[in-house]
Amino acid sequence: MGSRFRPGLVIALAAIALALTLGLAQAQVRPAVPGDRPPTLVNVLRTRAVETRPDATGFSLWPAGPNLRHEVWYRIVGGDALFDQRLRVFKENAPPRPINELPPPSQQVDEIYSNEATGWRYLGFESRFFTYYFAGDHRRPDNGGWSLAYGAEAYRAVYENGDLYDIRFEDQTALDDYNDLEIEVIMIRRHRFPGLPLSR
Ligand SMILES: [Ca+2]
Ligand SMILES: [Ca+2]
Repeated sequence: MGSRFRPGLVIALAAIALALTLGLAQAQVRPAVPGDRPPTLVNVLRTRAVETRPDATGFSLWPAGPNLRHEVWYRIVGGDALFDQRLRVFKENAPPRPINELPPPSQQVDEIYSNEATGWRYLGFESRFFTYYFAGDHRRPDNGGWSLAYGAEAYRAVYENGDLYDIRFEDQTALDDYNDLEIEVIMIRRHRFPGLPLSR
């Protein structure tokens, strides 16, 4: 009699599995605690190479080379904008999409409704390939809804153990200043250098 099918139990177990899955997805982002910072970037190889993407709705980055071990950190550093700003972050175990395409909402891992400076946030350590997307949206008071950026610009500094990106989003079709929402992203590659002082 103990093998009788019980649909209620199956539904309950499915709900628990779903909750665990969602919980793991949410756990990918860890807001920084005071004093929490990324590992140090060492030995700069190339500084401030600019990449301007006037048609981009977001900016994506990914680990390159045969060794895929990496970790990603990011924070909002500010912005000078007339409209409300919003940052969305996506993390997808897939190759990069076109510059005007974002992953589906199921791949979104963070959302911040401001361009005020934040502490560092951590996207976890990975040994597999992931593409990370940062979308800087804006909301005009005359239409109420959120709109995608009209462009993105990034200054990239390459270090021996990773990259530092200064990414700026544009909320005007005239592409006037690329400074409406500004973030910093650090991708540490290969390995850490323990014992060195923290970065900025
Ligand atoms: Ca602007
Ligand atoms: Ca501006």
